Amino acid sequence: MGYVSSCNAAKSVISSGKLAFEVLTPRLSLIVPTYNEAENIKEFIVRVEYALNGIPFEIIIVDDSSPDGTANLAKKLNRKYGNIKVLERLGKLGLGSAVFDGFKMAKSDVLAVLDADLQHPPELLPKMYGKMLEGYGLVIASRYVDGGGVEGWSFMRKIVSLGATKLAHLLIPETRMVNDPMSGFFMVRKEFIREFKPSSRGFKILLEILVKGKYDSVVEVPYTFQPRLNGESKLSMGESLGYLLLLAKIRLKLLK
Ligand SMILES: Nc1nc2c(ncn2[C@@H]2O[C@H](COP(=O)(O)OP(=O)(O)O)[C@@H](O)[C@H]2O)c(=O)[nH]1
Ligand SMILES: [Mg+2]
Repeated sequence: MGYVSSCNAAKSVISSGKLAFEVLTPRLSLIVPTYNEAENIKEFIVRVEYALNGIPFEIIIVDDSSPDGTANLAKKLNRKYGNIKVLERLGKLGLGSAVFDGFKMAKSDVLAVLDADLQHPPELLPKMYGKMLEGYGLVIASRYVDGGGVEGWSFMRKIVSLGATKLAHLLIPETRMVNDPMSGFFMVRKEFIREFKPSSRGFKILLEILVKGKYDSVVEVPYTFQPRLNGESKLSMGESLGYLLLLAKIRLKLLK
């Protein structure tokens, strides 16, 4: 089923009877958590809008009161594009809950999660969306399948990431059917996470979806994790330790 035929266009007609503008019901909602991404947000949005040209989609920026004014910039860009919503939360409440608050606002059946710093190339979105239209319930952009990789990482960072992935495989059987259960770049059908409550403020939303989500099929699409466009990672030591805690909680079945 092509997306055009599946797309249920909602048309707004002004009283003169002329078709003044057309608002397409989004088929795809992009959830983008941001904290101090003012230097990246414009290029991010320009590249997303270009990559998804022709597909009805919305961008939901979930910003945690970034002091650098990320939210205002996103709102300004919405004047040009018209499909950007900005959810402003009071205080830095964490990436995991930002993603889930974004899910709640989403109007589409297909949800995508990606970062605003362009480490997840938006040009992959049409291919991922194509897989959703083929019928997959969960599509993961993967660094660890043939054709995927990471760019600009030190040997140490590679070891830590691979070690964390192996640890997940070892401790949590549900993660074993995917090569990159720690990916932060994925699409999921909304119905599969409807009853889902995130357990923590943690960074690893996909991991929890793999364990608790009721998805029926999964596929990985290779991509190369890019260096951050500008600024620095917000992944703190505390959040890395939070990951280990999350693994332990899942393993000990302390999560519902
Ligand atoms: N809303 C929100 N976004 C966050 C928070 N921490 C990080 N982010 C955003 O989440 C994405 C991933 O964070 P990043 O620092 O790039 O992590 P890394 O890619 O693992 O180094 C980026 O778009 C960040 O701006 C947070 O506490 N709240
Ligand atoms: Mg990043």
